[in-house]
Amino acid sequence: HLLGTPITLTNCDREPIHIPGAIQPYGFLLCLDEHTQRIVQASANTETYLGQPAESLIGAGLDRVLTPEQQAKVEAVLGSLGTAPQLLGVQLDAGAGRPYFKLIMHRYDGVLWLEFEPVDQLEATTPDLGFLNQAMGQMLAAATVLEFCQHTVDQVRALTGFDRVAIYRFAADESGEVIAEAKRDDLAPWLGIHYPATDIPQQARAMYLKNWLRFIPDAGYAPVPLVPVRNPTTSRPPDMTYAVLRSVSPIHLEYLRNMGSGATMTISLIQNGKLWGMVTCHHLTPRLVSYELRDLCQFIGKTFSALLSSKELLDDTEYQLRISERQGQLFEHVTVSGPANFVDGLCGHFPTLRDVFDCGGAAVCFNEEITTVGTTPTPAQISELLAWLQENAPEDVFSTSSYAALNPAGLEIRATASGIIAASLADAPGNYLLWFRPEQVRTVTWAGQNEKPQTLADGQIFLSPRQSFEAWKQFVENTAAPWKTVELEAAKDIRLRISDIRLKVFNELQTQAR
Ligand code: BLA
Repeated sequence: HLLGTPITLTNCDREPIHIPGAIQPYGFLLCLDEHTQRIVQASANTETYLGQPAESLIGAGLDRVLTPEQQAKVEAVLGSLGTAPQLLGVQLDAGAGRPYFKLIMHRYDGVLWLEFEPVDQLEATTPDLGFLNQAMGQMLAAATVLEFCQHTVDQVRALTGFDRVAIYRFAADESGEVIAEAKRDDLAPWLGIHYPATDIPQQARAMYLKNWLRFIPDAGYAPVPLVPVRNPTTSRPPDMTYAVLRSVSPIHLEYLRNMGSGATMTISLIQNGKLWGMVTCHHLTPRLVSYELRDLCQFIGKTFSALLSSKELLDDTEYQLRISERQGQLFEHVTVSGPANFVDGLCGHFPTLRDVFDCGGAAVCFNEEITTVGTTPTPAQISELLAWLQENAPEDVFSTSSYAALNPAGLEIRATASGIIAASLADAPGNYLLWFRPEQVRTVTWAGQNEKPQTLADGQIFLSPRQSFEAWKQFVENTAAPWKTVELEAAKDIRLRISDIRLKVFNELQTQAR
């Protein structure tokens, strides 16, 4: 291997996947020196496609493979070429009787890259504009992020016919979750499944930021080396960051095989220069998708990326409105109950304290009495929590998404209370409003049954989605979904309101006493 050391789970990020020195064999590659415009490297499979062995092409000019007319067309764009690909349909004197190719050209790393993909005909086979127009209309109209994602996977599946198309969204810790899916009815769902950050290593993520689409039409392929493997100018394999035929990491191929995937296509979803998620397409068997169709899928990915923030804003606004509305109703209950019965006002009627924002349960701890709603720790456990809070959480509103990480005793209540918001009531120490969120792992179930876990020969690397899910579980043990700013704001508001009411009661009592 190029690195000299085997790749394992711990050094995945160091695999030099941009310089594999090989391609996927669904096409062939010629690398021209950008100055001399002579062929300096060719993929070892040119004989199959051209009837000319790679060795025989080294040092030759384009006239060896192209007619004068086609050569003129290619040369006309070579001068202005950058990393953005230029597409040309060409007809070659072919070896295996397949004369038509899509020629995809770009310039990078001192090399003019000419990648040839065989096609049945030179005319583009793209869907009509009507489809696109309708698809864009649906994406624009989507009222929530989830609806937006669902339209997107439906459209990509309709366009490409992959067995499964999913949207995989990254969390702040770079793990990810399948949040939308369109699939063949007989396949087990992946919706809701989480994977750890290590499933897509850093350097791969960086590459998917530069490239909107990654295509692996046959996960069972045998890589085809470049001849020679090293570029004579740089003495290393050329940088294939922008090459569509770039050979895939053997580790990832193993992962795909374990997943039962015969072909994949991945579209990047990018927000503010960061990878927000990916549309991942899988097929049980190998599947070729034309360059034009892949271009169209990129277009959908870019459109998604451009609209995404506006959809997130819709979601946030909607949630904020719901919180405000519920909060208003809650305060009404409290007013109706009267200050002396504020606990009943908070817990007795819908919406209760628990219903204002997303959480598992809530509790009001007042004058040594604990009143709970929803799923919470037991009163005895809550008492212990209160003691800890008084010692360790001086702030008015304390929050955590992993109580057990702060206090080992929290392990006991992690099922119901990995996440905690504690708002202290001003009038007496030990009085709190509490909100609880369950451990995240418990809110997620594994649905896939079709993978047979396997290990690589050295027995160290575990590569299958099922095992990934287990790994993800370990990463997020004792952790709840993080609290959102709007939720913490609501907790602060409610605390102020209740403290205010308590203060009034206190003043009344004082007055009566006088
Ligand atoms: C690449 N890993 C990828 C890609 C995806 C995933 C989408 C992009 C390439 C592609 O289109 O297939 C992972 N695919 C997923 C996940 C889902 C999915 C999570 O459909 C869930 C629905 N992978 C590992 C480990 C390593 C690893 C442990 O699991 C490293 C040791 C490596 N993954 C790895 C590498 C790539 C990759 C190196 C880059 C492949 C390339 O572009 O050459």
